[in-house]
Amino acid sequence: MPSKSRIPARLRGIHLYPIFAGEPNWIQCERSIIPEEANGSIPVRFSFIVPQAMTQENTPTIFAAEKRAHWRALEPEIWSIQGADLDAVPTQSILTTLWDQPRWLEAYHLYDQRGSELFEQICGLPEYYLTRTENAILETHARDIIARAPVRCIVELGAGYSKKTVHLLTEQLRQRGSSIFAPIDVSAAGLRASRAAVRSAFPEIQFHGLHARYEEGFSAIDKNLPTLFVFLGSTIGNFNHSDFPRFFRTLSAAMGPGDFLLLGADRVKDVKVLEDAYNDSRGVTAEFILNVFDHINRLLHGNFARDNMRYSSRYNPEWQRIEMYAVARARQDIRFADIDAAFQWQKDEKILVEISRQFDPLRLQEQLRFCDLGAVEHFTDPREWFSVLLFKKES
Ligand code: AVI
Repeated sequence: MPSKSRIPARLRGIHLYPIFAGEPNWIQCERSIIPEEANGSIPVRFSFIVPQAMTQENTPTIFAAEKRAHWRALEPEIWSIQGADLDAVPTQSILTTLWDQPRWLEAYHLYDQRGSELFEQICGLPEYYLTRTENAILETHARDIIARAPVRCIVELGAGYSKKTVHLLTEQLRQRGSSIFAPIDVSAAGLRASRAAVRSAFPEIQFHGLHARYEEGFSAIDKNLPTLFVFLGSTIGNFNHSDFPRFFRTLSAAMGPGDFLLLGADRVKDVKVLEDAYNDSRGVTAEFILNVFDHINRLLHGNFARDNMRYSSRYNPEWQRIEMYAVARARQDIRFADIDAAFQWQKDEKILVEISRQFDPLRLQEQLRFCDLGAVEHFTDPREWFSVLLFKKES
């Protein structure tokens, strides 16, 4: 919604949301008349339709002025880029990396509906210490984090409206009285869940979900809006060595002077702890990793046979990362029905589906200095298994 003062007086108190079913230039408005206004009668809610031109101001103030025109309301409080096709890129990504030597996949393909559910299960596994540990750090230090980052807006990369984000939002409201919360995610379902949770737990918070890839989302945020960007869960560990510096350079360039970044990062530790975290006794991680082939089969009409593959993971000490593979049990001729593309997946050949890197927090702080991100504070747990790092954009 636009800021109150920018709404024409006769539209205040009215909810505006575009209708796209065949009528892209019209906005549906809703208005509830409270009893006093209605002379003591019962509240009345009615809706009416106005031309879009009446609401040039209907994109929220979180967007940079030059980006506003590109965003449209997908549904109430959820925004997407006009004409963006979030499905086009996955196909190209899958095909190019599967033909690489050795074959590999980008980790974001793991998150179809089933993959997201499996990841939720992983977060609760006894071996998967990451979520619990990061949550405990945030619970303990949220007050300090928010005090050090005097912002009006929290942008979260990933829609995970988790217990972890709650600690930050609670403190933000306690210390500032109001806030904007803008999660960025390619999953509309994830954003809806986030919206529902924020609405019920924090009605005072202005919610704007951005249905977009991370870089499209954070690059659209107004640099004049004091913002804390939050990237938790050690998702940076899933970036390879070329994506990693590119990501931080782009993020830093999108941040305004005085903006902050809160980063969750897993740490280098005992190999057994790491290997157990990524090869749990219930086999949920194996299912999560191999499920990507069901997703690819659906996207590209492929014929990967799940009973012809097994999961294998290992810690690579040189690269300080866990590597998660699918291994062919027997040779398989892989075909994609819609495109003229096929390859032989040889017996015992591995496809690298995901990496999870572990970090040295001091090295990470030093590295990000070269992206104009200055270290503000480092929070960790008593075992020093996980780090939450606060950075400030330096101009
Ligand atoms: C989302 N990401 C940070 C998780 C991780 O730990 O790398 C995904 C995951 N893969 C296997 N288990 C969890």
